[in-house]
Amino acid sequence: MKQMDRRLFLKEAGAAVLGAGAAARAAGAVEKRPPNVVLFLIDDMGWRDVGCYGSRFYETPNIDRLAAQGMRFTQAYAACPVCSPTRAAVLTGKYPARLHLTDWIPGHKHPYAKLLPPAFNQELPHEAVTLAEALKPAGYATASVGKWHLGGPDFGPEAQGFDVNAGGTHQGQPPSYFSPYGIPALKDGPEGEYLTDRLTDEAVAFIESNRERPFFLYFPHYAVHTPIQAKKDVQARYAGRVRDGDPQNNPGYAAMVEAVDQSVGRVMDALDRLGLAEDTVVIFTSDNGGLGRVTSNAPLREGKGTLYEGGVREPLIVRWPGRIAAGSLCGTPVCSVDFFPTIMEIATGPGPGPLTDGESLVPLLTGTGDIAARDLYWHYPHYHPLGATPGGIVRRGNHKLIEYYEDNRLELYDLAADPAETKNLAGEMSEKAEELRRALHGWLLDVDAQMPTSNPDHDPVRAAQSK
Ligand SMILES: [Ca+2]
Repeated sequence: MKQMDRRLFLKEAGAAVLGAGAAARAAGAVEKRPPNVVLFLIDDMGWRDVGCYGSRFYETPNIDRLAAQGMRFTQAYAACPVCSPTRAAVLTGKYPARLHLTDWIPGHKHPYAKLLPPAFNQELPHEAVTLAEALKPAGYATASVGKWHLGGPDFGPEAQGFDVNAGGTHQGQPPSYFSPYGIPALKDGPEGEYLTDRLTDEAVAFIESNRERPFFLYFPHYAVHTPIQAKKDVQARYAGRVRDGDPQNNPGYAAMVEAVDQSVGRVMDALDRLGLAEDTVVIFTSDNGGLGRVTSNAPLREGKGTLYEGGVREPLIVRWPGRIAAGSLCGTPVCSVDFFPTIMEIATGPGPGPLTDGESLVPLLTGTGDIAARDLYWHYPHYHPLGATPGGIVRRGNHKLIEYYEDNRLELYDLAADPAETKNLAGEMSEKAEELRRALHGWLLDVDAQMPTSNPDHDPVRAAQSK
């Protein structure tokens, strides 16, 4: 379909959904301002950390309501099993491997490991085009509220197109969730003020002051990353509800999840109060899997800092009233790199934007089509204390191949039959494994991925001690 035809098609499809009364409004949408976009990026929230994703311990009525009003993705992925690279992918639409930003900043040191990880970018390069910069020509006001973790003062949100930066620094976690926070980019509040609430105040203030123009609110909460610091009364309530046999049983973490849920509720309320809900796309997702020692991603295997599904599978909910069918589900695998082209299409219509590694999800969201079959890739040439050794992943259809670079060993899983990755099929399906290995190697060359090298100081005993 040609671009203009497609634009008309989408407009008519939208009008059909909205009905006759709203059709006139949709027809006038070309002159109207483009939709606002609110992107919640929760830190370290696992795939099952939300009620509507199956948690029986955490209570998330507002996030569940967002899902009931929008679309919930069951196979959404973070581009990396740790923080900074996924953030870079969300903001640029490019794979971390292509950006040469493949580990959390600054990264771990493993001086005696078998491989030497490559030196990777310690900030998002200025020349990277972020969503904030790309939305500027369309008249968007832009804010980053919360954790940045993509470089220090000269590489902060203000250097990447954001008009407002509330709380974004080089820091990967807050020194304290209670004021005084110790976050240079956030003025302390009254003693004891809670960070998740305060950031929500900042977000709502930004929405209020930009109600007359299109806005992009990038809302990367510091929560639910460690330190586990919660409001004592909420934590006490969850302490009384821990059930035998439920691997999700940390009351402090539960209270932190609840604070995030209330943040989502307060933003939804503000959009309603200001009459903006119909004109605002709300996206809710996370940057990597849940941290194994404070939550559980079961039935998925492992968690943050590993190459298994628990490390990269994320909640993803998108609400767009009148365009996304309420309560819809989508099982298509999607990735952090897709947000950039999706948000650009929402803001400026279909058409060639900056080149990305992602696909616009608008056809999936609006039910007007599918996206082309494609592989998804990951490249993590690093060691992580939570389990990962240098490796790469390709997902093609329901098959997922992991190659570990230390010894080139392969693991192949059929995620449809075995979502918990219990049965390695690399031996019995060796042709499939080789096909996917070739695809992974081709992609690594294509994106000019930085590879680890052999370590002349490798010492297995000392490597094991320094884990
Ligand atoms: Ca994270």
